[in-house]
Amino acid sequence: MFRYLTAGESHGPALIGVLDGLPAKLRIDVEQIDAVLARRQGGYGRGKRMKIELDQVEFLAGLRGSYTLGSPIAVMIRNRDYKNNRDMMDPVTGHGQPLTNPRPGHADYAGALKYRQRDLRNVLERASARETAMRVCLGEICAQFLQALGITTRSYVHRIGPVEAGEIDEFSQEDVEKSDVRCPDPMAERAMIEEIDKAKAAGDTLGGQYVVRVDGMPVGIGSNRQPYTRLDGVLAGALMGMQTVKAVEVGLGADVASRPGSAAHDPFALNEDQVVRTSNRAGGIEGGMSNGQPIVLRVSVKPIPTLVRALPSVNLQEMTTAPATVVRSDVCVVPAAAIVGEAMVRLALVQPVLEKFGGDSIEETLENLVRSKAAAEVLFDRSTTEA
Ligand code: EPS
Repeated sequence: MFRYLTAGESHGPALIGVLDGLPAKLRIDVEQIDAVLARRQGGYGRGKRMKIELDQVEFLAGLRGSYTLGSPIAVMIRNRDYKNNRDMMDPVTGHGQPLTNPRPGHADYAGALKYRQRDLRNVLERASARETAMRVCLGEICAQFLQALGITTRSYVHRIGPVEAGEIDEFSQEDVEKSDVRCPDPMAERAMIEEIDKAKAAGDTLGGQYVVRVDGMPVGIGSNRQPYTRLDGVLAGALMGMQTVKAVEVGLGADVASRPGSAAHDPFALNEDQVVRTSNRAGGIEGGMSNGQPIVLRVSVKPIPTLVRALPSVNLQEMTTAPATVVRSDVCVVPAAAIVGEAMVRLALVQPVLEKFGGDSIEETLENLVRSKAAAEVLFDRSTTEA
């Protein structure tokens, strides 16, 4: 029903994205897409490439007068760095010195063997996280669809290397935006920046964790019908589909393993006639379905594998030991990864949301949402159940 594709090499002419299956008549705020693209480019610890790029979306199809047509949406983001790399990356005549020493932790080695490439550039150009600019662009289009239904997604950075922020239940978007590392805890923020400086001076890199939170989720998105329809699996799969991600936790996540059942679940209570929960340890998902609480996901990101102080590797052409290839790179991408994580969650939510509410136009989707909420409200209403 809903799918998307991206294409593009890191130093090629452009990134391309196609979204198919969004309803018609949704108003798209194009300036807002560019604002989110700029947010992904920021964050303390980024390298020099971000001074070259100025990511902006160009719509090629699926939009007229700022409204979706229901036809496939096609978008492009040009790579400004292409003009500096044309000889190397021209789709017809591109050529250059082969890269030969795979970076431990990168796609270089497995990709070289898989695609039978003697030049690692033919692997790393697509493996590069440059492609996440397009995911953020497509994710923001999805965010505008979800927002029309009252569903919003936010994120903050919880850890960079050894520095962990305090437990944060509520956070203001303003505090996140103000922070160079997208962390709303000012003490932790300062320590995170120091760690990034230290890693840079040592020719090293740093990973971390970010939290994505979804508010306004209607109950019953996703299903327990089949393993692949469970919302937790769908979201974890989408987040693990990002470069650098090594673990995804829902609610208490790995901590749940050490707790007794009495401290692992979310008791029910009554507040007047409303069923409420006294905690959100499940992170908003039970039985593979949204339960109406905020969805809370914690994502662990590895330190990027391009180190200035290169790790031991081999030169595959000469079969000699040699340090890994060093290319221009970032020291820490966790703040940018948080923005990409939000995008992945948004992209992953559209299909299960449309499965529940359907609609060829946004009006129809909204009508179905209103009907569904009204039906849920009277399901256990005593006056109707007693009748
Ligand atoms: C990346 C390496 C760097 C990053 C890039 C991801 O690119 P370059 O080799 O051109 O300096 O800047 O990230 C982006 C270009 C971006 O837009 O985020 C890598 O190897 O993954």
